[in-house]
Amino acid sequence: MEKTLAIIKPDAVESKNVGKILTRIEAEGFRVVAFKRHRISKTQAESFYGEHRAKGFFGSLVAYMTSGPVYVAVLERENGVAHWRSVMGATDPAKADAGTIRREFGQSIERNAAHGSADAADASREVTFFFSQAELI
Ligand code: FUP
Repeated sequence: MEKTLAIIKPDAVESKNVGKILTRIEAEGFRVVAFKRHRISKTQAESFYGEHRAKGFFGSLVAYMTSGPVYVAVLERENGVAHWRSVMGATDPAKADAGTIRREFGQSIERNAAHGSADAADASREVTFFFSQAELI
């Protein structure tokens, strides 16, 4: 079993798609190990997306990710990291396959409804970023 971090981003929370996304997560065979509503601070967003600091979209991305509450979740499944990324679809909703979360719920490459860890090392860092060991049940 492999854990991955998912974030239901501010646009999907605002448009009341949290329940539909959770239903899809469970239908895909994930166990929701941890789940909480959270308001990401500017410092947290800058650190979380640190690898993109030099990119032109960084400031806008940080502003967006701190613009409203999100839900952060730890999902567990066989091949969890890659499977969640395939369920989410491509970063840009316009390029994501039909039936993916980003295609269905995303509004733009920035407001793209969901986050998923890139690989196993990233998943481990990101889970620890948002959750204590005691919260992983
Ligand atoms: P992903 O792993 O699919 O979330 O994609 P990236 O790590 O490349 O990008 C992280 C986030 O930065 C994306 F979810 C949305 C944002 N982004 C933009 O706003 N503009 C871009 O051109 C690329 C990414």
